[in-house]
Amino acid sequence: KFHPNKKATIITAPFSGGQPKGGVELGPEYILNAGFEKQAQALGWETAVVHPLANTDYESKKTDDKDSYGIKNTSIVSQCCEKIHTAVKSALDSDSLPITVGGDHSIGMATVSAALEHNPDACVLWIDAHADINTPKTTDSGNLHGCPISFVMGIDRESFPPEFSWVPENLKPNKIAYIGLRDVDEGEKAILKKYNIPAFSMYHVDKYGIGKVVDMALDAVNPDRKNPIHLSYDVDAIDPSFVPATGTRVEGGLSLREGLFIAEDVAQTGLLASIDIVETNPLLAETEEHVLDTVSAACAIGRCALGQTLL
Ligand code: B3U
Ligand code: MN
Ligand code: MN
Repeated sequence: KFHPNKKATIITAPFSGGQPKGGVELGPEYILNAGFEKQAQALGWETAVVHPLANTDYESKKTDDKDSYGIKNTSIVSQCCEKIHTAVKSALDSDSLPITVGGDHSIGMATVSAALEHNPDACVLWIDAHADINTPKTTDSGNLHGCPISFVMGIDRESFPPEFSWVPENLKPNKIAYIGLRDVDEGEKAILKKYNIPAFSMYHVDKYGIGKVVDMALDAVNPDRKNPIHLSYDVDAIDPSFVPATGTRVEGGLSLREGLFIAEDVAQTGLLASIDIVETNPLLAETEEHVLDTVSAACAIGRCALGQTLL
């Protein structure tokens, strides 16, 4: 069992440079203001909150221009990710469970690589409507929140800008499984196929049910159920009817219960070692209720991962 001492470090990543929309940088503030730290404490966790991006000014440097590599905001995404990477590693080194709260999903390159540096046997569950495995070569949008996995896997390495040379290429294709996919680019589909990456789309959730899908995903990446799990949770995996305030809404997603079940079931394994909760964008809400629904869902994902049960 990982983290038997029930220590957790909430790492804020108020950053939006991995995608063009403003507001996702407010995610951590809203989630903390909703009482997430107290909720974790009520579940018996000793908590700390750290702000690795404090006193930085990356947001103001954001642009919508692609560089010569075909991607946007390379320098600020890289600098920001390096700081998050260091924070996640230092939490893990002090036996505290890092809960990185975003912010956009570009920080996945920081958190996943840190989890694997800490324990090379770690596996990743990537819960998302999107595969986030574009490379600078395959991306259409140039948005780096659609690319973090390719950097950590070293796919199309020759297309990487030098800014990302610090990123450890320590994720193997048989160590990540996806759940919730429903908006995957053609280039990404080719990568998933080429590397034989376990991917469970909404089709599989409908066909087998979420319980079986989580079992199948863990069978693929953690067959003996002995290795640590990094849970990277993009709230857009859950259907926009429950989680409307996010940057790239895609219809036909997980129900709120299916979404929470994933976190509950990972908690039940006792193997959860680190978690990301990303892409909450309060400014994209059309109503106050949208904000509340989305922020509540993000907090609930965190609580479920920390062991909250219904009974
Ligand atoms: N695959 C597209 C869209 C996308 C990825 N992640 C999100 N949207 N949230 C891209 O831009 O790479
Ligand atoms: Mn994502
Ligand atoms: Mn997504």
